[in-house]
Amino acid sequence: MNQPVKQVKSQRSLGARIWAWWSKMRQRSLEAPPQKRVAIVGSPNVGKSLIFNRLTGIYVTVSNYPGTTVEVFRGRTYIEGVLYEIIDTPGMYSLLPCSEEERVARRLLMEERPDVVVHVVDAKNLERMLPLTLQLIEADFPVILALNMMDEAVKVGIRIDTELLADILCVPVIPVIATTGQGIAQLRRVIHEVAHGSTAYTIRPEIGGSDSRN
Ligand SMILES: Nc1nc2c(ncn2[C@@H]2O[C@H](COP(=O)(O)OP(=O)(O)O)[C@@H](O)[C@H]2O)c(=O)[nH]1
Ligand SMILES: [Mg+2]
Repeated sequence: MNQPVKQVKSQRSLGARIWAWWSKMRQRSLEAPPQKRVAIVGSPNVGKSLIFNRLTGIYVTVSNYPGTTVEVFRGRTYIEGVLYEIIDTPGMYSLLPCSEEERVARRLLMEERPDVVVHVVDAKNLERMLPLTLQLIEADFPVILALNMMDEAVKVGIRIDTELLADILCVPVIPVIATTGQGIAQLRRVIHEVAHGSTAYTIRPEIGGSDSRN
């Protein structure tokens, strides 16, 4: 004889149940300590905040860095099931600070020792910005160089051999266009690899490579 099928009917609609599940997940994400920490650093106006916004999504907080009036944004995201805290640091030109913003950015790096440091540069002004990349590498931070504003660089005829640059610096170099989101997926993948010590620094660029026509 067939057993009667037990039907447990929820009083709540599917939408309400999905919303409850999502709220619970979100709350858990906020309460859980992040497993890895990523700092986004670089000069002012290179697109750090835009890249930060594209990388984060779950929750963003802003607070004054202790003892200062400088605001620091922190957000969270999951990459391959690992919870990352992403920090949007104040603009800095050098690890030798001149302004309060630079002092905060330096303190943050030195005190929090992030698992990954994404140095965002304006691809049009690469040579002006590379000294900070070198300082970060010499200070032993696990650096990723994000060549942002590749759209503008390409427009003014700048071509960058990112694979050669990565070979010279021995860090991953990722071309990005933060305004369109191009290169962000690759940046996320490489952040995850660097955070787990498993990246090969020469990575095939998805934008502006030698076979790219745009
Ligand atoms: N064309 C272009 N503009 C960008 C790109 N990334 C950022 N910007 C613009 O650069 C300006 C500074 O960006 P922001 O994220 O505030 O830079 P931050 O000071 O480094 O945080 C903004 O007007 C952005 O829209 C990019 O990839 N291409
Ligand atoms: Mg900013």
